[in-house]
Amino acid sequence: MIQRLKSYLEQENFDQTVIDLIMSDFDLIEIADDKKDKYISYLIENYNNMKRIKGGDFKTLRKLNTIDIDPLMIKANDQISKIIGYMLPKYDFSKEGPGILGVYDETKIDHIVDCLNEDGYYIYDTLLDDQFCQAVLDSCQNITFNPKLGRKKPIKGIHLDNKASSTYWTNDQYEISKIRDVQRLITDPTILSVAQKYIQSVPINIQTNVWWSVAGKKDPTQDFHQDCEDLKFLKVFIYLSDVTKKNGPHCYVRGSRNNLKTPSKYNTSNRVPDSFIKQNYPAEDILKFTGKKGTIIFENTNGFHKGSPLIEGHRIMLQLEFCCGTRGIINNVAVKHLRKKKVSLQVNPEFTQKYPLVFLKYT
Ligand SMILES: O=C(O)CCC(=O)C(=O)O
Ligand SMILES: [Fe+2]
Repeated sequence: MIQRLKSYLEQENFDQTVIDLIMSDFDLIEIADDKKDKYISYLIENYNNMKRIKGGDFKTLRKLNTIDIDPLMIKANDQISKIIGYMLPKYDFSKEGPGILGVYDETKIDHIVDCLNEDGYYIYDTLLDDQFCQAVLDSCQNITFNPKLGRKKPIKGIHLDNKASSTYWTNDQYEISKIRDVQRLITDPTILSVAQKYIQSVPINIQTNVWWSVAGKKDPTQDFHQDCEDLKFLKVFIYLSDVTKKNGPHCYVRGSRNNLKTPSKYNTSNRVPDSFIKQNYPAEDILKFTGKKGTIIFENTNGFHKGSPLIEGHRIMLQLEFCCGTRGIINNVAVKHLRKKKVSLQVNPEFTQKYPLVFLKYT
């Protein structure tokens, strides 16, 4: 059994040091003996499938995810993320000075990652200050936002009295990601090290967006669903306005990634009705995150989550997402990029040149 894994890794031309690391992970992983063979099959099959992924091939990704509702599959995908981490040098944040989230604190970071692994989310203990939120909001006035639903016109800036669509975001995420304060946040040592430790490989920023919502027609993200952007990924939500029960609190089902219950004929990313979630998860695990402006939520949105439809008022939210870069790695983009060490996102080179892989998407 174990020989099958070893032969596969050798045939794939992994470096011997990486093979040794993978084999020692296998020795340590807690899986019943009679399940180990299946786990190896998932590892090999998913790694092979992953090589086929190009660009935005979500169909293959969906196949790789958790459709089987099988915890072994999740373990295998997590391990693939870790294997990618063995192939790319990780960033060392330990000598970084204080970032926008405060002083880098290894113990705190370990605690956040433990919570993410166990519960699937963590609410950071301090708020981002008003100055940060205001700077991002000010920059948004020059950005064109697109309605998430329907054929309504794009609109420049945030207009909370506009009721044409209940939710807007921007199609051009580069515009958000190049805001200086947003880059400062993306490269904050606490945020990046949480992402790197959780994903177990260099965190690649694949999404940076601002959403603003008002009451109106329900957006598909306002029904429970799982995201499947990569084999392993992490979202960070930052409220840029106060969020109460009435203006669209983000919801999460605690522990759902490790204890997935799904309707029959389910595909990852299908929408799941509230009634199903209520029947299948204890009420105390169905969480609504109200919070002040500046609230930071770390979350694995491969667990069940949604935005609540707004009853009144508005909600503005900044979203960051980091992933293990499966698609980039397989096309060797990351590796080539690392050699070139050049980034075209030159607006604030003190951030982008320090962490070129984080900004890989924009290069
Ligand atoms: O609006 C929300 O709170 C949910 C957003 C969401 O589904 C996502 O970012 O993946
Ligand atoms: Fe989502």
